Amino acid sequence: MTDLPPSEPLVPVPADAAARTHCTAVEYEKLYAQSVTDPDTFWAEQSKRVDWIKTPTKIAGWTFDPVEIKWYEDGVLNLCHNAVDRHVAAGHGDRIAIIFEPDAPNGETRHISYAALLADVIRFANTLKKMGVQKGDRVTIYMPMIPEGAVAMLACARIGAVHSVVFGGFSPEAIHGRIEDCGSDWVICADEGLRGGKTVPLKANVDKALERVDVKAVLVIAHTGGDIMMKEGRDHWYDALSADVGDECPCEPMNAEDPLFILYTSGSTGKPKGVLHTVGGYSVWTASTFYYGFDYRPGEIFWCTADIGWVTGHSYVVYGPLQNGATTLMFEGVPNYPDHDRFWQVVDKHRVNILYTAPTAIRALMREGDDYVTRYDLSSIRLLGSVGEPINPEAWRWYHQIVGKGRVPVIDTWWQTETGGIMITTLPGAHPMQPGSAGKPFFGIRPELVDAEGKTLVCEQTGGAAEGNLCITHSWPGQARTVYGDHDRFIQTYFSTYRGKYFTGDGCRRDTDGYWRITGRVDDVINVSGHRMGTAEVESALVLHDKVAEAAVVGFPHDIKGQGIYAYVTLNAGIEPSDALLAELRQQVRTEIGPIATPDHIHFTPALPKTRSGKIMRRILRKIAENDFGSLGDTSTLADPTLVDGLIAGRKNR
Ligand code: 6R9
Repeated sequence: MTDLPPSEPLVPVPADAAARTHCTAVEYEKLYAQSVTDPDTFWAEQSKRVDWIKTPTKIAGWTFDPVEIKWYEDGVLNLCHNAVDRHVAAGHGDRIAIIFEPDAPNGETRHISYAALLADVIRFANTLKKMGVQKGDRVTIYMPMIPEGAVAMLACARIGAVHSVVFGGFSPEAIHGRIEDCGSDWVICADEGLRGGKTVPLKANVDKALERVDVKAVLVIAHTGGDIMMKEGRDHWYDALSADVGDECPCEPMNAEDPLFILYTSGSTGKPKGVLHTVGGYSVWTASTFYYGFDYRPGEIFWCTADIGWVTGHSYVVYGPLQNGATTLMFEGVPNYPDHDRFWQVVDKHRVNILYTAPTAIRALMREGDDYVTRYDLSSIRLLGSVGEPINPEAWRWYHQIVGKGRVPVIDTWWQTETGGIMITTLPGAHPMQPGSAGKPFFGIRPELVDAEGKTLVCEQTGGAAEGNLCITHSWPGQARTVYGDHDRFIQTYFSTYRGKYFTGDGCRRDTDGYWRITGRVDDVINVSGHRMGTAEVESALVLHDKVAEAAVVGFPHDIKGQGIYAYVTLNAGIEPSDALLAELRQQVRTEIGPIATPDHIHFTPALPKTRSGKIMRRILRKIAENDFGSLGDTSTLADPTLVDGLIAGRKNR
């Protein structure tokens, strides 16, 4: 295909990075070839990155039609052992596992060694046991970005409980839905969180969520000391309950295919899905992607700015770094509090070597000017990473030039909640970088682009350039195994659009140099500041309001957030639009989902454009929201073509 826009010029590999890399271009070719032609040998070798109680003899064991995914199925291991215990046993107990940087710059920084982390995790695990939590139980974790959040996750992994972390920015309604969906009897939360100088009422949100669903117990960590309600018999302070627990707690032997965690993520239809990951494959995947993806060396300080409520926090704040014996930095705050230099201050203060953040943060900080960056000593940085959404070349260059001073690699990493860890990236030191492109497939990953009918346009094995819908044709150890409690939905969502292939929901281009560039979602999912949002979820929240008849939500390009949320709303007969109603609707979405889902624009319209069969024509709504009125396409199938002029006029007015 020759009609694709030209790729960005390649940026050469910095000499330092090339000199130290674990994986040169030549090694990459060799290992990648082995990983796809002889995956059993390759993944048996990689599985040695973790300790096994019983070494697996079966490696790959999957089919995509019917959909059944297993890796290392006769292996037995424990992820907490691999993330914590074994480093202490190997004599690295004094090494710092977690650096905690609080929300406020004058707050108390903490350095937690692997030995101290082990003691904390054992105490936590024994407290969970004391409460009655057993192997296989689902435990909901609703925490701020404090070390206790990671400790709670590790404690669950240690005793074989399945954690379901709910992002601290989600609303009581969202917590309620997630507790109910996975039948979780246990909740772990903090009294309050702190973000950007504001308190987040975590326990109060849990109380509200629990008005409509019962749990056996709530374990509360004292963080801010704020005034909260404790319900007799149900709520327990962690400090009190853990005071007399023992200091031994063996790691539960887990089968490789036992569930490890559930993480809810948005899709194009219905409620968020509980994506389920299992112990063995996820452990190996996060251990190896962290090692190669960040070219990690012991002693380096790694900072992933994601919240543990997202998959990036699971895989690259907690499990990937800790399995590699790394020092992982947990930051409670936000990039622009108290000022726009907070990230750079933290990098300087803790001598961060690897920074892994999201394009939305990069764009927001870029806008504030270079002075905020250049006043700090950022010489400790040796690698910069990006994740969560496509990074525009302009932001890439700023990150590379102003933050990295042009001397360190910038890697873009494409992956998803469902993939467990990094899937496509430019291995640092191995390959030249292409601003805006994720890069090349990680070991074992076989990407393919298909057209709308499912015809293969290009795949890694055949080479060549094309643009299409991104599928992965072969399983990898970190792949999600199912949607909790609904395997049919798993099959429907990911394997039925293109039968026998995992469909990612993303559009993508591959160029003749073999660089894969994600172009964005091709389904009804929008990506707001790197957070996935189903348009259907926002619509359901809006129509719950008794004055709303109908709602249609689409994404539109947003300078900072990547995409913003644009909601078209029709009101019930006799109701007039007003500012007060606008405020109520915004609040409605915040209550149902959380502040991150608040629409940027609410556009009242007397009707939505529909086909004669009654289908909302989202294509037209999307174009209008994008201010792209020239290419609305065929509007003749609309039941009422005159409606479009009114919608355009409404868009121009805002
Ligand atoms: C890890 C994570 C997944 C969706 C994914 C895609 C987008 C993530 C990206 C990227 C372009 C990147 N996405 N990383 N798009 N370049 N480097 O973000 O998981 O929250 O499940 O989101 O995010 O659209 O499909 P998750």
